[in-house]
Amino acid sequence: MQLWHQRSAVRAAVFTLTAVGGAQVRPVAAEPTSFAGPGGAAAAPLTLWYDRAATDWESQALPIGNGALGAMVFGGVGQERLQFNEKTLWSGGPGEDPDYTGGIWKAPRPGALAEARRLVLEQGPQDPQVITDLLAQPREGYGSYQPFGDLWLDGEEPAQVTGYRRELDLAAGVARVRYTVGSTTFTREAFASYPDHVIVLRVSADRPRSVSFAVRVTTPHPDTAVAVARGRLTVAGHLANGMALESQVQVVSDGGRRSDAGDRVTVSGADAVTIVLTAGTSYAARFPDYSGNDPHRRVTATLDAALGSPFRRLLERHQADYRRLFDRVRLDLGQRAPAITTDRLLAAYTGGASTDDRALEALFFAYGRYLLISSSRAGSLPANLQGVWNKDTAAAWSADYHVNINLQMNYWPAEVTNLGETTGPLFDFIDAMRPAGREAARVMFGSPGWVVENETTPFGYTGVHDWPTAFWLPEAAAWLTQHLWEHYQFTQDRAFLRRTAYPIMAEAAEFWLANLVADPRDGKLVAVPSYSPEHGPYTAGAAMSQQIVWNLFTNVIEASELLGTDPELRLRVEHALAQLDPGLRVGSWGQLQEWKEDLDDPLDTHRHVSHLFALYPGAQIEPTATPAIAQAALVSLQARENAPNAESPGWSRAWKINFWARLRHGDEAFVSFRDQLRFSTLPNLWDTHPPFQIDGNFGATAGVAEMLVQSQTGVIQVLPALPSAWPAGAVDGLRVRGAATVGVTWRAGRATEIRIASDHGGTLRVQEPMLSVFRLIDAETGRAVPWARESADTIRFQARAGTAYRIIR
Ligand code: FUC
Repeated sequence: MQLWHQRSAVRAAVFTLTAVGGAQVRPVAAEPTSFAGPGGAAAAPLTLWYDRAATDWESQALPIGNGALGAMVFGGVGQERLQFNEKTLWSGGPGEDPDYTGGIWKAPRPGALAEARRLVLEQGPQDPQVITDLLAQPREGYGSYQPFGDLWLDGEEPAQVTGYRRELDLAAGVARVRYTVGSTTFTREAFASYPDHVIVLRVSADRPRSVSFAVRVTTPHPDTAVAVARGRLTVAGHLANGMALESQVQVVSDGGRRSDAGDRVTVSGADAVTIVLTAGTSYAARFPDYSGNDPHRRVTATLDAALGSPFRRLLERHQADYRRLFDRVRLDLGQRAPAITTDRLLAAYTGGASTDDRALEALFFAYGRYLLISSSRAGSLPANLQGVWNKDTAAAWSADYHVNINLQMNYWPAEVTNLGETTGPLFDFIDAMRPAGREAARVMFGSPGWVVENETTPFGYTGVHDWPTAFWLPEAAAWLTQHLWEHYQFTQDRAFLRRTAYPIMAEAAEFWLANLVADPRDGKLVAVPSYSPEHGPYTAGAAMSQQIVWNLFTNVIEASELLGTDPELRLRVEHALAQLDPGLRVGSWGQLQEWKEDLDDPLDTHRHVSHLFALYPGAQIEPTATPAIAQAALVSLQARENAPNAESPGWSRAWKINFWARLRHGDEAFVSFRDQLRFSTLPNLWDTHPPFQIDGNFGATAGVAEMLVQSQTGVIQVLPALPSAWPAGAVDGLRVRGAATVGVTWRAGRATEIRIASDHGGTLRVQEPMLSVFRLIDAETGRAVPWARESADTIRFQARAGTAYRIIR
């Protein structure tokens, strides 16, 4: 659904009132009540709600997930549908292609890389096809993330329905549906529990013996069978690649009669019904076969264990786990509970002064955190291009892991919005990729280290394919290691740095120490062939390549110093860094050059703005420390933003929010955020490329945090890019490097109070204009705390571990 083309169509669509199957549906009166029950409190602001069932998976159904399992809830009256996923269910890989090499050259190509380098170094920029002819290979056995199946509740379609409401309550981590037929009100609650590893759906009514429907499970995978016994539906079988898959669904009815009938379980006259679902595959994140045990025993044991608890207990355990993460951050932009449905809220959104617009913005911020908690939890794979949600057997871009911006963007909110635990799957994935990455480095580069190219899968796809403009980015591995280093910076967890992060970073550095070459033009070390993602010619030393390697080398040196380890490697890296072309050049029109050659076109419309990596998520460019380069980055960004028909998939808009925030241009950051909501967001608030692509959700949430708090310079910058659209507000729970939590309240665009708590104590440096006149006190005792001035708006003070401090005007 091309939002910005059909905006008027969207507006039109909202006002037809037919439900699935033709029943007359009278939506809930537009008063902002939630399911708090009769006389209920005002609707919680962090709730997506609608007054009609979803008919479209991509733009209307609502996502629930626990990292490994995901489901889309449709909310139909006569028929309910939960389309569900399990994160490891993938086609392709070694099981499907006996000659599978994960994109690594099937046969050695002696001299191919040297030839590509010679052409670039001797003849200058090369057409992508020239390099593709030398280095590419058709993509085989790549596969796609798979839908698992659909859970259906087939009931009677009532003639008349009143008070219909469907919602996703982000504060509770629960999706709900409610409607009334005659004088009976039906309620459905659905959630995905991480502690119990199940998806739970409860259907109840406010009158006894009113709940009746048939439950069935369907799947698009031909080599599967459904078995039904004692109210349990089991779907089991294999994909073409031999991967075993199994889901089990138990139907538990309170009262009434439950019976097994063919491929379904029917319930009639129950007071309530609880449906518990889990699923698994035989996938194992283990090179080279990525195949483990049949999931049957695990799935059975998981479901049996969950069934040992009543619905309320399952819900309590879920909410305790979920809220422990979600409740850490609170954002108040002066929003009030909107009295209109979320799709209308979005349709009416302009980024103006209304509290409704603030409500949508605060909701969108929180939604990014909700989606990350729901699609990335320890023990499974990271959030892919669609998080954990996918209905297609051949999904867009295979719903894979593109590593030239997309996977990285997925994790940008993790640290700063206090969801560090969600990074576990990413780090496990990176670590599991290394054996195949080593093989790619050995076969394709003849070098040590590990590497991955433009996109990958759970089957260790670290090689290439053959689309000239998107097959080459060996820097992706180095870029991924930045997340490990950032995790250390935000947690100060030395054990993590020593055991997990540093070995991966050091091995990635070994690759670059072996693959950088001296540029005959200036003797500087450069990547060759080097490609600025999906754009322009192959050159030597494109800006992004150089900036990423600079970032890696700088982090490796700091990490090895901190750990007091690897002096020999550190020396080699320090030496290379001193020779490295940093990829920071001001061009003929004052722009930051994307390539070492001054090739930039001021009318360039491309969605990737890779040469600003050093601005965000890198930190090489900083308005105070590098003003001239920051100015050039500003020129480049303005040109890309203002180019007629600039390509603007959601993720590209989200990246720009962060760029503007790092340049401390709050109003421009807000415009990118506003336009992402206006032009790249679906009625269920999913980001769209189009099609649905989740990275934009995560990038936008990170962007909002980046407007309010930054710490990449070692100084806690408070309100560095506050837009005038948010004159008053408050945020709490954001995280900064150095392992501290920060909150701030502001009025008339200026902070009135800053709240800080340091995990481990130490020197904290804080910057905000209010720091010209203020008091620093211990939040608990109210006692004044000594501090020192560093500049007109920057102070430092000694913090004690776990002590909360307030800086007040
Ligand atoms: C990169 C981007 C595309 C898309 C794809 C998944 O190739 O250039 O826009 O987001 O990833």
